[in-house]
Amino acid sequence: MDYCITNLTEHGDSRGMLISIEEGIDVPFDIKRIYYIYGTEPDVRRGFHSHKNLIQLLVCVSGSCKIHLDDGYETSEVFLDSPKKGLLIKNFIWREMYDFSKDAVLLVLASEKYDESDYIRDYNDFLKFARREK
Ligand code: T46
Repeated sequence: MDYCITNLTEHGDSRGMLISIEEGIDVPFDIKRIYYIYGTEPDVRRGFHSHKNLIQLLVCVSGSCKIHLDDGYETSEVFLDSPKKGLLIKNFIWREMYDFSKDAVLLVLASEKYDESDYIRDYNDFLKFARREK
């Protein structure tokens, strides 16, 4: 499946930790947009879509959450529980985010600006797109 988990380099000293993410080095795309998700209750599931072009790096910079991934053939669950762990999700991957801890902040670096027409929000449409792409 077109996703991967990357270990981000931590720069730590007696003052605490720092992680930097640079385009072309830590993410394989130009960063056009940054957003973050927080205040999601533990029993809430969100996402339920795929993207036609968008590539994103997800980092749970505080707390934890789980990501359900589906490429139309197989599914996978990823637990994001560290600011050092980055999840790179390519296009045509269905995603659902759930099990957010109370303190979860999910940071997302995106390869494109916000564009509602890039979303595939119907699961059956997603299956058609995903299987055509393979
Ligand atoms: C994704 C997952 C991981 C904007 O106005 N600009 C933005 O850049 C974004 C991302 C959203 N919005 C608006 C659109 C909705 O009215 O914010 C509202 C919530 O967005 P959405 O329901 O799409 O949020 P999620 O958590 O279901 O999905 C988001 C991203 O949209 C999506 O690309 O991959 O996080």
